[in-house]
Amino acid sequence: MKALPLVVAVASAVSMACAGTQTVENDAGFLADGVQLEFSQTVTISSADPRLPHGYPAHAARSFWFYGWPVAPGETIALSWHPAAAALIGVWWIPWEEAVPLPAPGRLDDFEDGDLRSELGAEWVAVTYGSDGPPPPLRVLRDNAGAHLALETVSSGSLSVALEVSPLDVSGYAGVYVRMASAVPANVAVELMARDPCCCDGYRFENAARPAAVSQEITEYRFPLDAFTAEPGHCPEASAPVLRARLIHLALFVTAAEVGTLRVYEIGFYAAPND
Ligand SMILES: [Ca+2]
Repeated sequence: MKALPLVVAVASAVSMACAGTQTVENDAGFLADGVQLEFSQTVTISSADPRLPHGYPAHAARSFWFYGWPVAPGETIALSWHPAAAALIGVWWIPWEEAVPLPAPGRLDDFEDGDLRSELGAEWVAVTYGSDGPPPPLRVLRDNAGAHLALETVSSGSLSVALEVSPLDVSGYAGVYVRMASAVPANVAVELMARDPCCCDGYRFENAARPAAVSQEITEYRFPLDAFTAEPGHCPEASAPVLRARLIHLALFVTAAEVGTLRVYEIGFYAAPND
């Protein structure tokens, strides 16, 4: 989940259409492309507005985030939930943000400052998929080759190390580089996500088609932006430039058959194939 700027708390004009269904007006005074909603009790969202179709979490909860297309001041969205007795008690509109160009040379982190905070300010976070238990802790260590992010691989499922950022314009760059080494055989793919106001499906995942088989020697692996494809069913291919214009998420997706340490020394964007 993206770390959100929860900006303005607004008690919205809410009108009852029928039980468990409401329209919610953007009365926040700014263009929004997301909204946080809080209910009086745990609910399941039964339908979301087509303009903010992506709801988190997907399971029953009291608080949800929805993202998608921009909603102008005065426009409304509609949604419905179960049980109908639950009341919508809080509405926080999330402003659409202008993308900021990634400054040269495009480095996101080299871990030399010893912490998990990237050069964009956001912190690296580990998440596991398909395996039980919490993700292993992320540590910044130092060896003869320099400072690095040390990550214990898991022997089942996969692991990702993610950075969630405010919309970032990386259109001046050709791809992602990762300088890394692994003590055990590991494959690393890069996952990118754009917050996409132009795409009919809002949020969009793009995954590198070819993961890198990481060597025990420190090696720089490159993932050209041209090689990323839209996740099937999520976005027309023609909108691929949006990925470069409004990047909000970058993750290393790690799969390994055994437990061992993956070391990431540097990660960033490179400008041209020969840089
Ligand atoms: Ca740092």
